[in-house]
Amino acid sequence: MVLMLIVGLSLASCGGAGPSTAIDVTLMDFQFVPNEFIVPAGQQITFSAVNNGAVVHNFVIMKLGTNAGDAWDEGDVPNIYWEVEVQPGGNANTSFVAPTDPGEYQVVCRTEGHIMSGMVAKLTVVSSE
Ligand SMILES: [Cu+2]
Repeated sequence: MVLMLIVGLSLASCGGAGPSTAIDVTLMDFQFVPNEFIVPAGQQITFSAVNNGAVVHNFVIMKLGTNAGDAWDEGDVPNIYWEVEVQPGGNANTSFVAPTDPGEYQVVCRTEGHIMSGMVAKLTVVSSE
């Protein structure tokens, strides 16, 4: 009985392994915490970010099948699916519609040098059926 309660609590606190319609992320110098997100295809996703770093960070979702490589450049701009910029010490509370195509999408920070410093994450879009 106690064990079941503990398991239930730990599942609730980490959100479980399934898709969520909410992304809650902390932007640091230089990483996304957490760095893996699972969302249902085509649904409205509530996005909330806090920038705990000393410099501006971005949360940039790349289109399916594209990635920004080792460094951001202008050639990556057409491959942006959705992005938001967050000032140091600031936060963002917004939303976006998840891609309709299931798959793994790259997330990066486009501030110069940040991809190379480790600001890369993964957004997994799963069929919402
Ligand atoms: Cu950054």
